[in-house]
Amino acid sequence: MSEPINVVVTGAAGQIAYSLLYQLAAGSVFGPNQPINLRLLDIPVMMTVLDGVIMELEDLALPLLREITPTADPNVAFKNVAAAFLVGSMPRKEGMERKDLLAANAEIFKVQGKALDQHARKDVKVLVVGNPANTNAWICSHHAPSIPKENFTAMTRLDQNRAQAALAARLNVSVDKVKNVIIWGNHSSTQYPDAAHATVNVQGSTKPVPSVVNDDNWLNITFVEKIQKRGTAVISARKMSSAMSAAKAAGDHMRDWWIGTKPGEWVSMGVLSDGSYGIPRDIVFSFPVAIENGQYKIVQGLQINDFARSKLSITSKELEEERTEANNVLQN
Ligand code: NAX
Repeated sequence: MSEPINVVVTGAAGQIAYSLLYQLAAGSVFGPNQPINLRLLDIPVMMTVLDGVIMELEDLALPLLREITPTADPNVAFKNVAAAFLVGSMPRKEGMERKDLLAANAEIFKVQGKALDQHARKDVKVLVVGNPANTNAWICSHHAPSIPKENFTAMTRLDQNRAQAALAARLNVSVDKVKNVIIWGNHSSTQYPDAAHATVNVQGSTKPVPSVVNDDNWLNITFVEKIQKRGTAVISARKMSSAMSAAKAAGDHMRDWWIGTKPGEWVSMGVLSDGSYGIPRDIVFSFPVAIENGQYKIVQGLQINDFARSKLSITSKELEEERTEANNVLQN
């Protein structure tokens, strides 16, 4: 059994954290031999709610879960953390614009970036879930200059999981038979869910998804729009944003980053653009990545046709605009 690692979850009294904390305590993210100390950060008014969450965590009676520290102080929460789930933020409500969200959240991620800079391990793996996730990750990393920029990532794994599930349903196979679907760009309605490089295993043989679906109109329009609008569809039905599936995706993202991806397989993560595929640098853009020894690499050499190129430029433009807005908010 290894020494415990410190793991922080922000927004710990919220609905995504409620599902995420169980996965962390049960060992589904960092593995069955990795004990954890949980640091739970929320705002002062939520501390009594957090007390209830802690009682439930204790009552899980799970041996990997060691210390639990509730706090409203980022300087306590981020002390020596090896992994950070930045979930806490103001969630999007029905009818709310992303711009309003960005202004409300820029300040939170600036404060947390500074606290990470001062207190976290320099190899901390940071996953930003709170929206606008890509730009929040960018803000956070800019306020944590002592931590490598590649340690800051944004979650598009929920979009990937949605896309994988939608393709599996269309092809009438179980989800594990579909691999390598890609989410490019922003975790927003401009994201480009791309099945062009995805494969499906049908009766033991691996085939390209486009040739099996054999319907470009469905793949380029129906499928893309369904995934782009899935978050909104969940909000209209549930009157709250996705939580169970978001928590599962956050666990998937961190587990793959921690443990690695299988040879020949990739997953999508929002990472700082290095200019791959002609995407502008210095935005947090979702790319396909392969992971080994805790380090991800952007998968290179995928063919990008004109249709895909036009989608990539829409979503990268939005991220450049968000970066400009974030700069404006932070300078005022
Ligand atoms: P909740 O409102 O249930 O919980 C948010 C929690 O964050 C609350 O307990 C709140 O008090 C806390 N909080 C607010 N400011 C804080 C601060 N400065 N420090 C620490 N905690 C703070 O929202 P929930 O449904 O859990 O969603 C959390 C975030 O995830 C939202 O921004 C939401 O938009 C985002 N999502 C991101 C997704 C993604 O794929 N990247 C998908 C799901 C979700 O929409």
